[in-house]
Amino acid sequence: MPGGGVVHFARSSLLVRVAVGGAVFCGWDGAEPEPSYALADGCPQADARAVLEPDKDGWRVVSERITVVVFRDGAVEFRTPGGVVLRRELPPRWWDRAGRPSRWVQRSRTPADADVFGLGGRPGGPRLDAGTYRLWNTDPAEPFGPGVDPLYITMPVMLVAGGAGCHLVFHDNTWDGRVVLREGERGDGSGHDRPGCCEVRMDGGPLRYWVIAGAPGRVLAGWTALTGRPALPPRWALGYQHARWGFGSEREVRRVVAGYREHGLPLAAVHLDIDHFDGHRVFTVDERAFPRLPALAEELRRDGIRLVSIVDPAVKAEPGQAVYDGGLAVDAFVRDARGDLVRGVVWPGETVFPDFTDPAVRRWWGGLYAERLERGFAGVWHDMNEPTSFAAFGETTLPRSARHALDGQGGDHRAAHNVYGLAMARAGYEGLLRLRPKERPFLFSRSGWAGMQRYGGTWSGDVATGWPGLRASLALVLGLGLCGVPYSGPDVGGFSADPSPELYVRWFQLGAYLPFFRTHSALDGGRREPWEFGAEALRCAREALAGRARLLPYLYTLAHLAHRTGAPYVRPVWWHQPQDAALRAVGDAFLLGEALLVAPVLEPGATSRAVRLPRGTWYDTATGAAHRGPGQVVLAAPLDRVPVLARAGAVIPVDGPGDTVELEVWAPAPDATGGGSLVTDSGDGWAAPRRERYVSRWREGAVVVERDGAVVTDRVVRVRGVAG
Ligand code: NBV
Repeated sequence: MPGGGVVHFARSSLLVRVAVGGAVFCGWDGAEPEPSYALADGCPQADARAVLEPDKDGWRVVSERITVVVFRDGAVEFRTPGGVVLRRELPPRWWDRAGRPSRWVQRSRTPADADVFGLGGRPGGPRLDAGTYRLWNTDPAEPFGPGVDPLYITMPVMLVAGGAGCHLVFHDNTWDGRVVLREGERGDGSGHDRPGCCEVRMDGGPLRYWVIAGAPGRVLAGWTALTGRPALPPRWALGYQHARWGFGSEREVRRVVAGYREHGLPLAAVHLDIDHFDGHRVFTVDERAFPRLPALAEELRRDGIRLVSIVDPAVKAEPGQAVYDGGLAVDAFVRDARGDLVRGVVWPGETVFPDFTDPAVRRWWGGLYAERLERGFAGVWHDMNEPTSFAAFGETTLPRSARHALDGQGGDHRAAHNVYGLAMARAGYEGLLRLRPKERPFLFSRSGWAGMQRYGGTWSGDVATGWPGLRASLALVLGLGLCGVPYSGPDVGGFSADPSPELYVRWFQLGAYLPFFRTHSALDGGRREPWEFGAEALRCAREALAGRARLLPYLYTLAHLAHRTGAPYVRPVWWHQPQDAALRAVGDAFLLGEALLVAPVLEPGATSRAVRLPRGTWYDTATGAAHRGPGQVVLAAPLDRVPVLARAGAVIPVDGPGDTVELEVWAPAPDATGGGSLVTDSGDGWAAPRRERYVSRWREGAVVVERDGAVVTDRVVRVRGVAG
């Protein structure tokens, strides 16, 4: 069999297959790569160069980036081409329950020094501590902080980084499960470090998984080749956005927008929450409070402000209501084994739930977005799609016995739950694309699963207002990025309660460097407009907004790169040095693309903070001072800015006067070169973008920037980091 083969054991079998691009698939007991909700275009072709062959321990498949050894007892090892073991899996165990899908557990060992990242959005990350992580998308019901697990997006995706290298392992199984991480003992002096241990337990579904090895950039490229490249948002979606649960009326929206205008603060979008619906019914409008929504949308649009609408999946069970009647007509709603509609309770009262795992339902639902577009909305915000139902059942979701189409496979909620949000995102994305084929859909979703990046981004959900919530915000963005979902950001200021001016400012400063930058709050959460926190906070927010606006060409370039390669905009500081344990422990700083290292302030009262630097020379962008990594420096962090460092040699496209883009270049080290790129397009649509690549170097005592081998003369170039 090209790419590998099947190894038969006394009571089970294992399929090993290497795909073109280097991802390795392992499937026990007949499990094949398809069908799968994660794979973007089905199973990639096998790499014909890889074959299953006998080995002294059993069998092996040697491929370019990974060697898989299958032992006679059923253990499996993944080794680097140099023979270093990246992970060793013990023979799995099943619990066969006659006629029912069986539960299984798989234990694996990774090198003692390795750390685990990912598993979807985990507020305690980015590096995951020893402990148990559930795989069941969950609305925590309360605003959450770092200790709450699981949250809205869980994924059986782990990025493992250590001295031996880096790999991603994805258990392609949508069922409820748990990952238990146990710490290895590091350097106990015996010379035999005990490896770290990871246990994956699933309540059912196939035992199959993918392993992708290599440097983080290669791993994310491989992962998003498999599960889909991240959707490219329209350019406006990189601007600052403002939401509120409880604007309550068009008048209030106008008042808030006028506030932004009067204070001279840029605003890219306003998000309307469920309070603009008629009695919380999705795809309706409270015509008394929002009598002329299309006119409002147009008015805002003239000022460059888009309107974004929340969309909840639950439909009020109310005969005579168009969405309910329409759904019934196409048999769209989830039923139980007896064929009765499964009812729940959500905002509009008694509700039913579209079965997004049915292609016909996705099509019907996607068509409903026409109503949103006609009202003037430019994007959608999917909420409550874990799915969440308040009270009707013990758990705040659908009963496990609820039936789902599962795209022809048929099954119950145990298998469908975790892909409900993903399938809803697909319905929304494909619907918007059909309705407005020339525009790139803007969609972000609270829940999701492996592959959700194909359809859009996500946000923190109801992060608790407080310093721990601020820290959790960054952990979520970093962790999701390593799972292939690069576009996300928190509710700036926190969802619940009133942040202090200081907390608001620090959250705002963090948000300004994250892909999705949006202030939002709960009905009773207080205001989040920058002028509501006093003159000092307003001044700081203004600075942050100016910094964001200046960086837009760079951020947009990062969006394009994420779309092309899967590399997240926001990366852990160990991105280029996964073997560095000290860098892997950093949870309070991040790389923004190749050029910048951002060190937000996540603690109260700080006026400076320590920053751990990766290898190389880094310039403090505020002072121009150069610092050499690896190592730690303490940098000033007054309330009006957070430390941001630029890599020596970086060429950063920044906003210039009018529509121009300037290049900010940070002097490369002597005898070294640096670089960067600029990707531009019309801001929306599907035309191929233009990419310019820049190289920075010293030439005759001066720093120059070149494109295609010639010194750049058609852009303003500002050189920084050169003394004098
Ligand atoms: O639609 C209301 C809220 C929304 O503002 C928030 O962003 C979501 O995460 N929604 C949750 C439902 C209510 C939660 C208490």
